[in-house]
Amino acid sequence: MLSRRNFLTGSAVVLTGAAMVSGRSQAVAIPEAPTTASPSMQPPVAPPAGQDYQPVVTLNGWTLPWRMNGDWKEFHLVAEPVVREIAPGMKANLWGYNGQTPGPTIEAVEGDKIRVFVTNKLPEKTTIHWHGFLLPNGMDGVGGLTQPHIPVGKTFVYEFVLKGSGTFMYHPHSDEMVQMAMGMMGMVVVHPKDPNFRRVDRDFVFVMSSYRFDPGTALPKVAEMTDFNIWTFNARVFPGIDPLPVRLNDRVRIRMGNLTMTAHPIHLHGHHFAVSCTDGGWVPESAQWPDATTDVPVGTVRAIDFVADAPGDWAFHCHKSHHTMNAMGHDVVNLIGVPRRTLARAVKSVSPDAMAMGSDGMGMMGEMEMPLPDNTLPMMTGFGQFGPIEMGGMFTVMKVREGLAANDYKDPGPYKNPPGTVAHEVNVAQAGEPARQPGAAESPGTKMPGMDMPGMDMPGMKPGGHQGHH
Ligand SMILES: [Cu+2]
Repeated sequence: MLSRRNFLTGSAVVLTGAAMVSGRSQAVAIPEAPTTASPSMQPPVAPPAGQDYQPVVTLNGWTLPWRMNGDWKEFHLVAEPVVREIAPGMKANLWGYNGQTPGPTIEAVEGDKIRVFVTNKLPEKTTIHWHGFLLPNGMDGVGGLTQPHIPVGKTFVYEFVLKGSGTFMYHPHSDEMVQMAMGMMGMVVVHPKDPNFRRVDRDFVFVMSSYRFDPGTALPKVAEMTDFNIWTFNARVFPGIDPLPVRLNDRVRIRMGNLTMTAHPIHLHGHHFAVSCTDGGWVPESAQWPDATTDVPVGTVRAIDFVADAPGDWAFHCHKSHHTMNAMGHDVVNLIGVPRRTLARAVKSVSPDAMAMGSDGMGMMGEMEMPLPDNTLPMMTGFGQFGPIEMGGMFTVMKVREGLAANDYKDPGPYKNPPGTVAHEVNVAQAGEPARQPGAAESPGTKMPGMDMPGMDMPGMKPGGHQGHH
């Protein structure tokens, strides 16, 4: 019961006796199903005696403890309704496993025999599909095709030997659209048998999910196909996503699964990486190339490896800019360049209490954090040491620092940039006005076709449209 002892040292974790989930008579046959109420990163679970690997940490998540039963590693997942804090200020009624969504990360070693008990406490049937695994057909978890669906209140068991190492996912193949839209998913990390094979010092994992919440509601629309408005790393959005604390010169791996309905080009600042692993296994080194952004398509896993050799606070985010925003109206009109006075007059005529904004871009929204409906997050939010960060959704920060202890994942706070290494204002009065080509300083105004409000000159925009000269 090594894993349980390690687990008990973790914080904010509550163990639930097996008797509570399956009845006392089954307590020996079925392992306990631990549960957690915390949406914060839990400490990694050290490998058991006789196995050697660098354990993963799950952003805003945890690793599922197991027990040994003979030479089988036994896990117990309970599919059930959960309340998930998406970020401080917003809680969602979702479905998940063992008290949270996504479910806990399952961690094991190539060659392990694993046995996963699955108890269904949802209001409808379910299954678990083991995404990316090479396994016997009857363990693949496709309801109706490879097994009967798991009825409400029943416990099924999956048993298979882990053939290869890598990064995989689990999710239902039973009322799949609804159950995945409700948050039923998790990650599986299988370490190589050879502990030195592509070993890293820090190993992070998370799964991406998306939701459509109408403002002020706590239940996502499960039939949404395209218009999602909450884009998450492990069912969290910025500023609720854990940072990635990394020791300077650590070898780092970040494993990312995508169970949303669109691809996510994930970008890391200040470093170059290579995709080392997919849900199809390890990418041979001869087939890797350096990159700073990698697309993670729908229903896939990408793991990136790199050496964190640049100290600092480095943004790590999806490069679709709508995915680094929280809930917002998607029919917002672009008002950039519309004089605020004109705009205010027009807005006042239809809505006396409304605020006219947007004529200088939307950056001001990041500072203002205006009152919102209950249980909704600001579209752009979060503050750094230099001001508003104006992000949301799929955005967090990798914090590379000298001298962190191994397995120390506490937030080290903002980076102290060495003096003289931060972008700063230039004293133009002393330096002299910079030369520009004639006429550039007062760019000619442009009337946009179809917008004939008075006073619509658009300073700062290039000549173009019907007045343009080429
Ligand atoms: Cu994205």
